[in-house]
Amino acid sequence: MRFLFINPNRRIARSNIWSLVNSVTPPLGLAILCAVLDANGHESGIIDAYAENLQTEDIMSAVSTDIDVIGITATTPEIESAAIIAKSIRKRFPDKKIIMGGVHPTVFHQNLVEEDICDMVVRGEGEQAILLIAAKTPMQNIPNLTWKSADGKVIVNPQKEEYVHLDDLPMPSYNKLPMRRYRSAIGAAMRSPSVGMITSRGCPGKCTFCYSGMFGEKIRYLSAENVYQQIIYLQTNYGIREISFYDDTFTANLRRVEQLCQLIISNHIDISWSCFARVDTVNPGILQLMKKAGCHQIMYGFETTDENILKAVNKRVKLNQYENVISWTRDAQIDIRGAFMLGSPEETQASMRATIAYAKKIDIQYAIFNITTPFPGTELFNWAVQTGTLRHKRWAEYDLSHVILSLPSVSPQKVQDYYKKAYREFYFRLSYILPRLLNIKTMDDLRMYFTAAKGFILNVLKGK
Ligand code: B12
Repeated sequence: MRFLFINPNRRIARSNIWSLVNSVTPPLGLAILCAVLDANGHESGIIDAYAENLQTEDIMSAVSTDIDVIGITATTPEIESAAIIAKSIRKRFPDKKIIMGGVHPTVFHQNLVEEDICDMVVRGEGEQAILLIAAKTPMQNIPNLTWKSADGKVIVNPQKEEYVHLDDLPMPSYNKLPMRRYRSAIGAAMRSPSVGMITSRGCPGKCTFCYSGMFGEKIRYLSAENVYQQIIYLQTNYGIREISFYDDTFTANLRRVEQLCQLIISNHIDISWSCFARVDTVNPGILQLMKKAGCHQIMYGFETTDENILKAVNKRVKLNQYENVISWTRDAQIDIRGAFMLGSPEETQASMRATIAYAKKIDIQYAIFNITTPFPGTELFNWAVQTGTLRHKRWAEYDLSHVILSLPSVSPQKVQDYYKKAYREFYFRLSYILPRLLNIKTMDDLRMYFTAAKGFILNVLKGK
């Protein structure tokens, strides 16, 4: 069977810091589905409309008549673009089956099939279901599938509680992706070309704002050896010099991190990298080893310094862990990118002021401030619906830069104001700017300053 997967183009609001930071990351979920299909004798391709900035018309002209199935992925802010693409395909190619997958379709599977946006949704992990679809298995026998029967009834097949072993999967089909288009977030990579990689599924955290329903309760990992082989492959075939590990918590299994670092060090591999971590998953020894193996930056989800909020979002960390981790990371000479949230349940103007003041005080290299967003499927979303604090369901605005919650403790306008203020205060401090201007070494550094400065100045001029 012939499959074509589409990563939709997303519309990012100008006010969204991501439009400035501008990372372009490969749709690895789709690349793995292709690899699995190809390994089983099927044919597959990917259109990464985001990376290539393709509009719906461009996508249509790339769809050839010999494709049997079109698969579209979508997160929440992408779902509207995904639906537009699906509708155009329906109109132009009524004989093609349309499958959706990814986070948002997993949560709203019934609606999407009911409303005929697509023919079926694969919920959660896609590898096993896509192979069964390709093998023309009767629909009722495909776990995790939501589909419509001939008499128009939406059928929700049972969920399979068995997940794939990541080491059994083939390497993602990087060869089907426009590899030269990908780059890490500005400030996240110290060398280029860089690319994103994901080496585990699941997270030890159970934060209320994060959707963890995709990959089951237990965290699964690619072995260190497998990650190492993928790095070598990316270096050899695409000249990749830097990896951004996008695992929810790269340091969830320290034994694996240690093995990977040892492989990189003992084989003298010249690769630099960054990753995400929780403050309760690292220690001084592993940080020193990570640095030796090329890690130059870690993003920690600090979120806030307010104990009530940390409790409300079930972050399950203690404030004293922050201080230790910051000093250990600094001792290891690894840069810190701090991630903070504004507008969580229990938030007040005072707590937002405290978060911004803390971000400035702790001497970190970068800060990302996000507006707490209740993504569908999360505990936070359910809470917002139950308490009547969800302002709307305009999904394209669920992008961490719009205020979706209407909290009793602080107004949406105030949250929006503090969001702008946070970036302005963090990045427009002389004590932040001067040492960095004096330290510009690479084109990436330069690009980062000009892009960020331009965006922030525009926002300030517009009085935002
Ligand atoms: C890497 C990453 C990014 C990268 C790149 C995203 C990309 N191009 O894939 C960057 C940094 C750009 C990013 C940005 C954002 N992200 Co992000 N990101 C992730 C992260 C950490 C990993 C994604 C990944 O590669 N997973 C591994 C692959 C194998 O899984 P997968 O893509 O889901 O694909 C599997 C299945 O979903 C399924 N599948 C997927 N698509 C399809 C299609 C078909 C047809 C089929 C059959 C199956 C199928 O099969 C695949 C294989 O099993 C996830 C968390 C996570 N662990 O998944 C968050 C996550 C997806 N991101 C999230 C969010 C909120 C965002 C942003 C909205 C944040 C923002 N700043 O605005 C943006 C939106 C960007 C976008 N693409 O829409 C949320 C999504 C919540 C939601 N309801 O939408 C997640 C789930 C994090 C979380 N736990 O809350 N993100």
